[in-house]
Amino acid sequence: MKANAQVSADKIRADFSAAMSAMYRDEVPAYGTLMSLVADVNAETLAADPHLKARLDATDSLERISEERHGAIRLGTPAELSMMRRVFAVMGMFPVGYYDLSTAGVPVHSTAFRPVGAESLSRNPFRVFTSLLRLDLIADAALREEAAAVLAARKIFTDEAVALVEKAERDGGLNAVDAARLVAEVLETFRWHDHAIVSADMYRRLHDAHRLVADVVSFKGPHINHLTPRTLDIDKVQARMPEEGIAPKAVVEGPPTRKCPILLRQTSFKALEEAVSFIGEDGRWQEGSHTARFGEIEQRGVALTPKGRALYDQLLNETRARVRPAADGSNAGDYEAALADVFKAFPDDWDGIRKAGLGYFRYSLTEKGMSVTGRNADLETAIEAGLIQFDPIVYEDFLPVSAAGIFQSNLGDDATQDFVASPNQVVFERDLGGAVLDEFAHYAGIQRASLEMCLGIVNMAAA
Ligand code: OOG
Ligand code: NI
Repeated sequence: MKANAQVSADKIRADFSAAMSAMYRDEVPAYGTLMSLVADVNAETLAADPHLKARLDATDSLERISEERHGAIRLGTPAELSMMRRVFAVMGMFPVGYYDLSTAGVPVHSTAFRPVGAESLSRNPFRVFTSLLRLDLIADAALREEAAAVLAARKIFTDEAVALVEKAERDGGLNAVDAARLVAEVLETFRWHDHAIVSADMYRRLHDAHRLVADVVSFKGPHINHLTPRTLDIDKVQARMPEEGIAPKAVVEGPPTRKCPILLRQTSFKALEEAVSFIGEDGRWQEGSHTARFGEIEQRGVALTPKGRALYDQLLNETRARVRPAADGSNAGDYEAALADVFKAFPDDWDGIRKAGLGYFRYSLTEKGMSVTGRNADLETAIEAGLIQFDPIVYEDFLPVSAAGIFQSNLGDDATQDFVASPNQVVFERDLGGAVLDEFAHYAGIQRASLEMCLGIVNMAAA
């Protein structure tokens, strides 16, 4: 390789994700404990299910199964968000989806920066759920202004990180040396700072307005607040967390345990109280604490169509109307039972989900389909004749109600607060400096392309 050859964005992202993992395990030892629990449970699950092992072996790389799938940060200003977009673009991560969390009592709106396309996702799936603080939702005008002034004065990217991003934009990529420097420089943005940039008094006022406001405004940068490996058995990890000395949130977010998993199930351990020094009088530091950082796990299922998603939302609302999960876990069993019961209305076999138009699938030719001659078949006939097969397309995005549950359990369970729902994708995209990709259109496109390819070949043989 020539010394100056550019490295792929996928490689930069993989290196970045590995560097973040190492830094976070070092910063938050409980996260390291969670990682080993996840690795153990994944190994046990694979050992007990050779069929699953064979299937995953064919599609995923088994030795990387327990690696991080996502992380999350919270930004303070439009300028931070638009620069973050440019940083992530160099790593092959693009904004997908718009999430309004105001409805759920959290004053942010968000997107997920993620690799797009099957090949990039399989090279390295790392994504970052990225939220932008909405000071406009904070009632106290004086506090809003003070907070805005603190945010305007901070600088979350190193000069070198900015220079390297500009270079990558100019040259269409980076060579290996610059890519390694970029990873190291960007890591600085996500690092934890135990010295706040506000006084204890201001921290308390921000905290009283909303704990999330304090988390964003009080620090030098948007510390990574969690990382999330993939588990093959989320119920088991949830059940075993207490044995490892870590406290899980009350319930697993998302759909219930099913034969055919849909969307996304997530749970986390509660954020830890950490020592922080606030700016004190006469230049002395004042000791205090802050709660923000935690660990999460996820298990993903099939991506749902708008129709499937509407059914999911309806069933989730119905469940929560029956039993609202209490933060202390006291009615967790009732909630799980209600969830399982209500979700009986969602088909639980792949063909049922597909035929009802609830999920997205990738179609491919079977061996028989590849050798076919002289057929002219529509899709259903071709499937029945064993010419075309289908596999669920994995959901790679997030769920606003689940995200709110994760936020809330980690901001302290008393943090629920009502805001008037005010989604504002137009303003978000203006601040971001570009449009977010529509997740449904994206999955529909993958399905359509696979279908056209199959039917094209099957019917070409007939022509
Ligand atoms: C983000 C919470 C959302 C998820 O997995 O849904 C999230 C945050 O706490 O900043 O990461
Ligand atoms: Ni998360």
